[in-house]
Amino acid sequence: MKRVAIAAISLLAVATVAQAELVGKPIPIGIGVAQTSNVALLGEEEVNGAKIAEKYFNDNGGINGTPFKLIFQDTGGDEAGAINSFQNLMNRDKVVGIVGPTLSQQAFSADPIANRAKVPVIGPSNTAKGIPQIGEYVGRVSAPVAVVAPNAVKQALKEHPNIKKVAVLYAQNDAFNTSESGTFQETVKKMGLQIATIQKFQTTDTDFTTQVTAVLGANVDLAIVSGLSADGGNLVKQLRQLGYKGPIIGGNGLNTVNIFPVCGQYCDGILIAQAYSPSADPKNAINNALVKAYRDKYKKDPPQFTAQTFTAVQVFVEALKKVEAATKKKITQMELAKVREELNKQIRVGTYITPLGKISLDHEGEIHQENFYVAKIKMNPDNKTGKYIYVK
Ligand code: 1QQ
Repeated sequence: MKRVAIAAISLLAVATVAQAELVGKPIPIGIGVAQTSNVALLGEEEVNGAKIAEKYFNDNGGINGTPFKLIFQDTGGDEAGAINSFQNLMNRDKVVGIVGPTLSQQAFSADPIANRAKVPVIGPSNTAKGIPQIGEYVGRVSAPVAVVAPNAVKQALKEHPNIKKVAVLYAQNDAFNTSESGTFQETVKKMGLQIATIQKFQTTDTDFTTQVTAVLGANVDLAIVSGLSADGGNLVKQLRQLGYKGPIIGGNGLNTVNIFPVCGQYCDGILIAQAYSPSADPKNAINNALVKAYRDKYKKDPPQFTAQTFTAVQVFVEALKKVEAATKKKITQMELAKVREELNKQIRVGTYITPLGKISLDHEGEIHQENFYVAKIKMNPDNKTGKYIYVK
């Protein structure tokens, strides 16, 4: 009798504790991206997008009147850092969901842990093949390389119809770069071009003499580089310094103004496919809000990683509102585990009008997006600053 009573009381206590997890404070959403290491060259633009989204959506009523708060946990650049960040966000900060990590390489280690804990994850910049298939709780707003990367090859051919021989270079220790290079190689072959040489490197490399020598020896008309920002930028620089004169396509890992100090004047002309254009649709109110906020703060247009991270936060905000509508309860009155479960369902329902245009996430968590672009880097005469000019 007594035992039953104690059990009942402790059950009650558990329920109360569980409910108290979200009571009386802003709804916590985790942001686990790279704020340190070389990968912060990419992650910095994600932090900026998240912060703009936090202010914008809270100024516009938060989650049906309840504010939300972003909790930032640096992942650094490797798998262990991403796992640590995710664990802190899930277990200590008790977030309802996580935007992150920066790299696919990190996602393949950290996302399965969130998936097992039934915490929804939205990848802001994980573009490798296989990310949504990690599990039921993993989605992304970053279109896969298979969809994005071919656009750059098409643009290069449009600008240089005589391209025949191609050099493909990629960082073989990184999951995204391996995946992206696979897409580039398939695209090149499908377009009837010849892959004259395939050169591999490591994201930690700084000297690319061997690879550049092979590219020059193969006498190619196009070089395609899949690396992260520091190694990729250095590789481009050394290609030019050692005399390669043809067009260069950079992959998504070079898709940041933070490569400008790395390759300097030699960044000029790199073509990079884009899943975002700041000026795609002048009637897109939410994009206009992002562009305005970003311009006010940074005096330039927002880059792709900023727009994608803004979008990831937006998906969480709109899906949380849908959870309240579907359950007829306030998020703050629900158990955390229940919120996470319902949130994951609602993320995959309906469409979102975002800075990337109209998007949806299918049952697997894969993004469906309508428009893609290509930009070309134009360096300023100071050879340190420059910009992305949209050519398609
Ligand atoms: C990935 C990527 C990175 C280059 C984004 C920062 O696309 O790892 O999937």
